[in-house]
Amino acid sequence: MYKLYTRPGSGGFVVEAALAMAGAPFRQIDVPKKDPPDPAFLAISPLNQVPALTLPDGRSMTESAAICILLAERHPEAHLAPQTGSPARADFLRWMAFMSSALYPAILRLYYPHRYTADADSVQVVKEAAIAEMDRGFAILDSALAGREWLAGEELSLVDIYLVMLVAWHPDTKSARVAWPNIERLWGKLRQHAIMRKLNLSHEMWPQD
Ligand SMILES: N[C@@H](CCC(=O)N[C@@H](CS)C(=O)NCC(=O)O)C(=O)O
Repeated sequence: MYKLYTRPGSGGFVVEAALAMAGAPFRQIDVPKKDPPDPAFLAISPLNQVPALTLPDGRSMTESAAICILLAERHPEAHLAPQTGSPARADFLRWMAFMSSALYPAILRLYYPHRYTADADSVQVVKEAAIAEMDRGFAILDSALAGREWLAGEELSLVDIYLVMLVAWHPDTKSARVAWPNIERLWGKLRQHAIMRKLNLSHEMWPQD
């Protein structure tokens, strides 16, 4: 059985969605924010970050995008991603990598600004720059969604859920919903999706309609 290390409102959201969509049984372990971190958890996740996933064979992995790609590979019947070799696969991999390597780190700069400057007086500036960088990333994704229902191919995939998770962390979601209408259209659909609605009860990523 899988073991998912997570906490409400975290990047564990998309992994939990993947496991639920795949109907894969898993044990959920909530990792509270602790200082100093729990050494047993550090052995699994050296940066003390969630999500982390222990596979049924006992190996553990971190990195939300890698976990999503692996789960999609292991559960092809659940259609979590376009199949390897299909034309939509390039978009899927591109946007998964873009979000985990460009957008998620910008969000971390907003919520953990002290890590990105040695000057306590610069924290506010780091936050402002982080929001500007997030906005640049969301604008790119909004354009990628123009005239399309989903980011990759013709059906919902984990890359769409990943995007909605990230935009829900925007500090001004009211403005975000107006600024990026294509993302808002996608988000609107996912707000009605039965699995997302259920997950949102514990994660509280957005106000339930
Ligand atoms: N690169 C990691 C980032 C994970 C991450 O930053 N997780 C946040 C929660 S959303 C976390 O655990 N932060 C605690 C910390 O950085 O100390 C991934 O994509 O999974």
